[in-house]
Amino acid sequence: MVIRSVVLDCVCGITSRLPAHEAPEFAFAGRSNVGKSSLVNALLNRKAFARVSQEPGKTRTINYYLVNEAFYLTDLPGYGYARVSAETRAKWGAMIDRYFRTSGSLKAVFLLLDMRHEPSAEDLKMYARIVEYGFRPAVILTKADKLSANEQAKMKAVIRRVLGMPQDGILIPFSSVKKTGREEVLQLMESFLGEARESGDPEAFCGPQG
Ligand SMILES: Nc1nc2c(ncn2[C@@H]2O[C@H](COP(=O)(O)OP(=O)(O)OP(=O)(O)O)[C@@H](O)[C@H]2O)c(=O)[nH]1
Ligand SMILES: [Mg+2]
Repeated sequence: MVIRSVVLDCVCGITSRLPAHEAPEFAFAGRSNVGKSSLVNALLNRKAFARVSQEPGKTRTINYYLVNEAFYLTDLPGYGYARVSAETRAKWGAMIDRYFRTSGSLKAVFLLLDMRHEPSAEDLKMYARIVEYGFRPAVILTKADKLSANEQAKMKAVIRRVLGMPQDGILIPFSSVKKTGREEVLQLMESFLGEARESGDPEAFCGPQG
């Protein structure tokens, strides 16, 4: 897939109305600091389009990136960040739930997990939520550059088992640094787009909830 254009089209906070448009969307969920914004940049071949930080809790809104005027990537706030108040975390959780529940054009949810670690209780909860809302989570294992090929093979098997993923469940090692897995993720999105309806109104509304 050739990335011809990218626009940050809409930024939605906890009190925002989520945009109503028909262009297909792909969401990226995962704990804070796992590398969601870095992955969005790597996919789009942009250095710092989505804001990245070593400090967890950087992305606090649902950011809609309109790509090729045809589809959206949505960068979600991360969960599991202790320095954000429990109240705020609950509101982000509710916002993400509302998004999964109401977005008619969400084609796939990618769950990002740090390849170096076993999934946490919160990761398992997010995986279950994605399934509950009717999506088949495609799991992206981030920071693959930090592991050897042997360690990667081992962690792939561990993570598949801990999540209880079916054997044909999609698991893609990814590195934003080395761009490993980029083509695979883009191809997967392309296959979903092939199934998408032709129509698509890229006009998005993102005003206050009313
Ligand atoms: N080595 C390596 N570091 C990465 C990779 N992806 C992300 N990082 C680093 O991990 C940190 C967090 O990355 P972000 O992309 O901001 O993470 P996020 O999931 O968007 O975090 P929140 O917005 O807080 O939810 C940054 O220091 C990145 O440089 C990767 O593939 N390899
Ligand atoms: Mg982020």
